Parts: sequence; structure tokens; C-alpha cells
Amino acid sequence: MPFGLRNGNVLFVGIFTPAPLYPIVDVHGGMTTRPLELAEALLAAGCPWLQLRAKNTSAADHVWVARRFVELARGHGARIIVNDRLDVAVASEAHGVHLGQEDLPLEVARPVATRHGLVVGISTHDVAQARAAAAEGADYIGFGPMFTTDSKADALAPRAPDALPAVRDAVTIPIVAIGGITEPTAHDVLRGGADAVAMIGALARTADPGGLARRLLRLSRRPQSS
Ligand code: TZP
Ligand code: MG
Repeated sequence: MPFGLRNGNVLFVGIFTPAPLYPIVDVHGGMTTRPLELAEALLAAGCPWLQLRAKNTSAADHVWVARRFVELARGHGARIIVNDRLDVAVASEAHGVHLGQEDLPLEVARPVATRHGLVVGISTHDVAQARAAAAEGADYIGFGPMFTTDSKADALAPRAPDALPAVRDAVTIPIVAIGGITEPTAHDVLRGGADAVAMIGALARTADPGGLARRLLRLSRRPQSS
């Protein structure tokens, strides 16, 4: 469990407690107001954690948008996780960082993140990676892709919700399933053993992201099998 000093004297205990929806706002390159509007709608809907994903973005733009997200989140008592970049997460006073298998290794990132009170999530694609991430101190794992996705150019082959029970048996930390998940499929994914569904496209495409988020936040995390 990471903990650290925040704002000079406030003890921040970084514990990842997922809601059924883990929204990701994807910022493509340059800054527009749209990602901020989307983030605001999702935070206003009550999402307690939100990930900022900004590929092909300069460090200067990245930290600028991350600070804006952190500011927005503070107004809602919510927390921001920065994708890929531990330095940007620290510099923006975000609450966590999400790292892929090709990003900073967890054994390197973990002590730094802990010092700054950040939670760390790790993308995993099979049971071995899930076990390794948990053993090395990840606060949660991403697992996927569940389905085909348009949001990640180099996504691996879909794993499907059927893959989740084995992951659930392998780790006790929260599992955030990702990849092509939509409102109709979210329930199957949670039923498979995920604690949360991550979504990029489904939230970006709908005219009412706040409404969709509210419905998904009400889903039961461990539905009874019928
Ligand atoms: N990692 C695995 S699939 C994926 C990422 C970042 C994309 C998820 O986006 P979407 O639009 O919800 O499929
Ligand atoms: Mg990454």
C-alpha cells in the first residue's frame, strides 16, 4: 500500500478502490477542450477514479492536461491516474500511474510511486503477467483486451470474458478489464470476475457520457450468476 506526503504535510494513503466503471479519457496529440469536457461529465457522474491517456503528446502538454484533470478531479473528490508516465503523474500531483508491459518496469516504478503516494496499475494479458504484477506490488491490474478495439492500434488478440475466472483465481488485487467493452457487454465482464470495466471508446462516442457512466457505476461488481 503506497503512502506519502502530499502538499508538504498531508498524509495521502494511496489505495485503489475501484468503482465498477474505470473511465479512460484519451487525448490525441494537441489539446482541445473536448477531453476536459468529457472528464468533467464523468467526474460529475461520480466516477471516483479516471485515467488520462495521452499518447504522442509532448511532456509540456502532457503535464498541462494532467494538472487540469487533477484540478477537475479535486473538485469532485475524485482521483486521476496518468497512463504511461510516472514523471507526469508526480509532476501533476496525480494519484496514480498506469504502466504497460513495455513501460517503466514495476520494480523501478514501485518505490518512486510509493514515495509520492501513487497507486500503480499494470496492464496484463495473461495469467503469468497478472501473477507477476501482483507479486511485484501492483495495486491493480488491467486485463485484456476483452474484445476487439479501435482505441489501441497494437492491441493483442481478444481474450474474452471467459479468460477472467483464471485471472480472478490467480490474484487478489483488483482486476480492471479493458478492450472493446460496451454497455451491453459490461455485465458479462463483471460476471467473469473483473472488479471494474475500463472504457475509452464507448464513453467518447456517446452523446451522454454522464448518463452512461451513472448506469455503469450502478452495476454490481460481482453479480450473482442466474
Ligand atoms: N489496452 C488494451 S485495449 C485498450 C487499451 C488501452 C483500448 C481500450 O479502449 P476501448 O475503446 O474501450 O476499447
Ligand atoms: Mg503504456
